[in-house]
Amino acid sequence: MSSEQQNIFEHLDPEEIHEWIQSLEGVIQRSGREGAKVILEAVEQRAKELRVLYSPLPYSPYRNTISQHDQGVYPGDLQIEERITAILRWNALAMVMKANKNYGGVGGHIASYASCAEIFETGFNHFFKGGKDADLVFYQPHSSTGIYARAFLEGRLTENHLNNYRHETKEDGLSSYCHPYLMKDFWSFPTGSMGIGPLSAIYQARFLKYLENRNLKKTNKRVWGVFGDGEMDEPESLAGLSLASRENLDNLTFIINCNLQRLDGPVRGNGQIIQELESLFKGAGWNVIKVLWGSEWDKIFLMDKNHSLLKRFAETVDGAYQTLGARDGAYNLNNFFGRNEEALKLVSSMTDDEIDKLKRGGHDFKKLYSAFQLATETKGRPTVILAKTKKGFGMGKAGESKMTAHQAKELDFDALREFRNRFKLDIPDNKLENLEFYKPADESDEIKYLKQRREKLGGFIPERKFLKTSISVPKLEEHSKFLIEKSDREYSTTTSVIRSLGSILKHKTLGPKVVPIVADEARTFGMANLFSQIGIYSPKGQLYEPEDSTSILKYLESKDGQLLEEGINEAGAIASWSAAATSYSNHSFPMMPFYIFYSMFGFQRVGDLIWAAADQMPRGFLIGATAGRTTLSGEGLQHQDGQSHLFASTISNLRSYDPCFANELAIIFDEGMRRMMQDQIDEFYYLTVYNEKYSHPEINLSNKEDVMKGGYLFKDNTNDNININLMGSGPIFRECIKASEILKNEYGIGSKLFSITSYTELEKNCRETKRHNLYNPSKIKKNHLEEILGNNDPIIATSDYVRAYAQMISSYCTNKFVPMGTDGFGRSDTRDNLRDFFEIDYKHIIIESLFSLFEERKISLDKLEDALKTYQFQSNLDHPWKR
Ligand SMILES: Cc1ncc(C[n+]2csc(CCOP(=O)(O)OP(=O)(O)O)c2C)c(N)n1
Repeated sequence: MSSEQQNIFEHLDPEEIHEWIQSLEGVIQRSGREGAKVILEAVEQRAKELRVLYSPLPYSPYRNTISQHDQGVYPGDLQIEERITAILRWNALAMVMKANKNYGGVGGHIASYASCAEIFETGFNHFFKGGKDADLVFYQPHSSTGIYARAFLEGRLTENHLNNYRHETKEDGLSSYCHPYLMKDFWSFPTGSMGIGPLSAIYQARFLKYLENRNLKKTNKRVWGVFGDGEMDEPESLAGLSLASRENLDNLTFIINCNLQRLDGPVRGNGQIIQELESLFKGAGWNVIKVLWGSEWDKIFLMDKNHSLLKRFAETVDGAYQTLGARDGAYNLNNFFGRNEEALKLVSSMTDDEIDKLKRGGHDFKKLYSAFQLATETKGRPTVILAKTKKGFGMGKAGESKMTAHQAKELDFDALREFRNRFKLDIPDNKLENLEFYKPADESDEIKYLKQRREKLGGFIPERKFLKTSISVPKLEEHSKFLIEKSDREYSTTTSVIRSLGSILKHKTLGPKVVPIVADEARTFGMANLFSQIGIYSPKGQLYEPEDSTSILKYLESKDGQLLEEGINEAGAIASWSAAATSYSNHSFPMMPFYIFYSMFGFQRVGDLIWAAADQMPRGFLIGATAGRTTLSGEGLQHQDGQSHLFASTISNLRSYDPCFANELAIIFDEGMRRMMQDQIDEFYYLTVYNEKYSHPEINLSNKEDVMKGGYLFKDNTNDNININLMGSGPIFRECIKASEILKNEYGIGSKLFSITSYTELEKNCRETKRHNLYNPSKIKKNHLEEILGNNDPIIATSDYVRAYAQMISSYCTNKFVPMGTDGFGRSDTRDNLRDFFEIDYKHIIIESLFSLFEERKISLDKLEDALKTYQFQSNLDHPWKR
């Protein structure tokens, strides 16, 4: 309250305030709390109209959202659930300790799962659906041990598996975190990189609605995500919050494990992360449920008529909560309750031990259950449950609420005994010392209960299981006939891929499966016709008449729209893409996403999201448009991409291509669709397309295999005397063609012209062949590069990407190899000037060719110097890399 407000407050008649409060209480008695809410909302509305505006705190008091009164009856067997949880805690802990003892230094975490075991068990026993219509669950990554421990009790993992935690080069190894690529039948969503899980969960929930609204597939699946409070500091964690409420994603629940700590220390030592998250989520339109205090507190709250505890909670910062959490009952009595006389009175009859046992809400099944239940009943918006927990709960002095809890990897024997006794585990000392895993007999109450619960919920999770469905793809000649014929008309590869897409969209079976995605660049890429043709997805339909309603290209939003227009949101767009690209595995319903973006704002901007997508074995197309450092002429340094192909080359299940001609692109697009949709091969595609317009030659379809392998002989311009090999990808290959003609006509030098569709794919082929030869020296094979080359003349290899891109293949042949590329910061200018500046145009290709031939003593110094004079290179300038 400001001093001015305080002043006014003091001068108001206290009787009048009392009457207001009494009348509110009267309404509650007569019409219940719902009735009081209606009246208060009406008063609030009027107060706003009269500008008697107050700015209410965006968060509620520091207590449970659901009162004990509203909690309902707990439907589970508390005792058994607690026993199961204790066993899981033990096995999870033993797994980490054993791994480090047996093969040292592999890491692992104890404290994270210790803090969220009850959260997960609430889900596993009562909410997370399995089976055909399984829910999508995002698991907090550092808690993977608890999930393995559960699968062990369920009989899905063996002791051998647990013994091989973080020992993944072994066959039975278990992944550190949730990695579907490494445990294909188990995990579905990678969450190890903080922030990616929350964003992905939102877009998975959105994609479920998309499938439903487009009348493609209706499911009852929910999306659950358990995340850390520290993790919520990642921008990606918060990036999708408003989309989730804007699109009414009531199929989505986040549970934030608010143990108040991250790796180094408290998430908000001097503040309250729970209150901060509440205001953030509330502001974004989410339903927020706080689960802060366990049942032991209920009777104390009932006595606290003047809310002295709420005052104490409000004035205690998280750093202090952490210290309170790490200390015993006596300390809490003195340092928490003891600071307020009324609060102290409330606990005067309690022993130190009883105070020590006052739990946080996130460790209380009853409180968690009622929050989960309310989340599932909430309509029209997503829910976040803020569950207050203790990091390292149960680790005692070894880690409970300790500053170093996150990294703690072992407990000494005394601490192990304390742990066992606290959780009433029936493990004798010798087994404790040997860190033996504990599994009750199959006919034990615990195992029977756990299995029954899962059966009731449809089956075990996590489980990555799906029905394989092949989708047939039309013939290349059908969908892209126009691209494989010679045409003098000039157009860009962007236009060509959009034409292919347009044609596929019209295909009866494959068409509806396509999910075109843009991040506010559809017009840039010539896709505006899709707005009206297939509609822009909007669950609300279109509530307005678009300004261009009379145009055939009108901006049409519709509930069953097909195009995902994500706005200026590359991270969201790629998360959408991942959801569609994993629809085949998550929903046994293959879709074919086609996300087209400024290539500079792909791998560079959201590379980690693409990495996480790759972990999920996605199927779909990523189209990096306006590609190239020089082909995107005017845009300048932050727009011109000269490196995405290097990033792309590091992802093993990604096939990336940089074709020059429309026909090559059509072949790759066709083959990609066929392999992913029809043959169901786990790979995805990155194609760079450009906005430079030129004519495209005819292609001999017998080159198809070579196009896919990364390159083919485009033209043989050799003579019987001196020759060179010119290789180029993307539009820069056309500079090679020009150089080849000049070399032939003006210098009498012949050349072989190779159109390189992908240096990356070429390199993969060479790498594999090299490995084959290494292990089979009597069966030496030629790699694709050697096969197409067939000579030992120098190679000049170029592209619109950095030198390292072409250089990838340099070690796989004995020819002298000269890589050229666009290293350095981009800048605005015309294409010709940029190509001259970055020294990749035909003139530089000629000079590099002449220089290599000079080095090989095939041409004279005079000839080289004449050429240097002809082209007037400015040798006094720094390399473009430095400029
Ligand atoms: C992008 C990213 N940055 C850093 C890390 C390293 N890291 C792993 S866990 C962790 C702390 C997690 O804290 P919190 O989210 O609060 O979860 P808790 O374990 O406390 O439940 C950090 C920094 C990571 N995994 N990902």
